[in-house]
Amino acid sequence: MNYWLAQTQGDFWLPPQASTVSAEVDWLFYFIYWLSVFFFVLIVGVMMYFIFRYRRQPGRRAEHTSHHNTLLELTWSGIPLLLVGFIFYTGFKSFMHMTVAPADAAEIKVEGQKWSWSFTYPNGYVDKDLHVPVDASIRLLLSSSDVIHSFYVPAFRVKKDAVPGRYNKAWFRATQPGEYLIFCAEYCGTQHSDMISKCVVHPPGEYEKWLQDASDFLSKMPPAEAGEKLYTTRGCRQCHSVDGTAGQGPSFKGIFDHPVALADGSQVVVDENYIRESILEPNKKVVGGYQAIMPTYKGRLKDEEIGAIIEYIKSLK
Ligand code: HEC
Ligand SMILES: [Cu+2]
Repeated sequence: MNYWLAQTQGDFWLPPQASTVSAEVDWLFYFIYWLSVFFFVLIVGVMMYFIFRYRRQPGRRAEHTSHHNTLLELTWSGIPLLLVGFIFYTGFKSFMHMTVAPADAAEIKVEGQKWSWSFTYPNGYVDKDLHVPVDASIRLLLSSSDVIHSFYVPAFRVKKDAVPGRYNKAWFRATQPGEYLIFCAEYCGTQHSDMISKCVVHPPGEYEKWLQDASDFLSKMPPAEAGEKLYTTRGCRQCHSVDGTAGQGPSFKGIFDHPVALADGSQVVVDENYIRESILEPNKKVVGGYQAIMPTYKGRLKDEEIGAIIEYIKSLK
């Protein structure tokens, strides 16, 4: 994947225009930009001229000649009024285009979590990247499992907060096949800036093929590899490391077949049944030194998926 290439399709100032609203958003951006440049040059220019023209000189006396000029005042109120009226009208029209999804839009769920995005497709498959067909309207239903994140696809001119405890909506229609960057634009925490994913816009007919193929990963990948994929896409990584460092939960590294001390003072040896139970009923046996904050995955992970995760944990020697 070439992230850099995807970005360099744009020009020096803005990313590529890859959705139906990109062009109108950019048009208004440039309109306001050049308008500001024009008035900046005009105002500063006239100011400089007056400073020079009416500078203090020997023999020249400050004098007060005019009080007000109705025509001048109407002009400097009227022109800006028309301009901001035009900006409001154009901006509001684009805002409506960006906000109201067409009725035929397909829905993909987006979940933000520390520190990654996950995308749930209509058939229930979860992936760490967003895949969409070209020229199709996609409605995003955004939520967060922890803090506020901000879903941002510069090439589509789409940015919407993902907020815990509520759903936000966004939509877009991609116009060019390719790969585009997805960011989290919520820069109040240490690692939001690491939440980089990609949006793959598939040429006609290929999205369906991809979805079918990807959804079938359990039967296609070796179990440990499928388990690793689930570890990232289903949010385990948020609390469990695989390199031995403790996070909100214990690391998975080297736990299999080893004893672990529980909060109630007893000890268990980590085996398949213990891992399964920890995933389905996390509060039944709480690991010593940790809070019982792990959510249950009962009903959220299938047996084969739990099996794959177990294989993955086993592989982490
Ligand atoms: C919100 C944080 C959080 C998430 C997300 C989370 N866990 Fe946990 N997990 C914990 C904590 C905290 C513990 C230790 C306390 C306990 O046992 O409940 C734990 C304990 C465990 C244990 C027992 C580990 C040991 O060393 O004995 C396993 C296995 C486990 N989690 C698997 C998973 C899997 C698999 C996922 C993803 C499908 C997951 N967890 C997602 C917080 C989390
Ligand atoms: Cu974030």
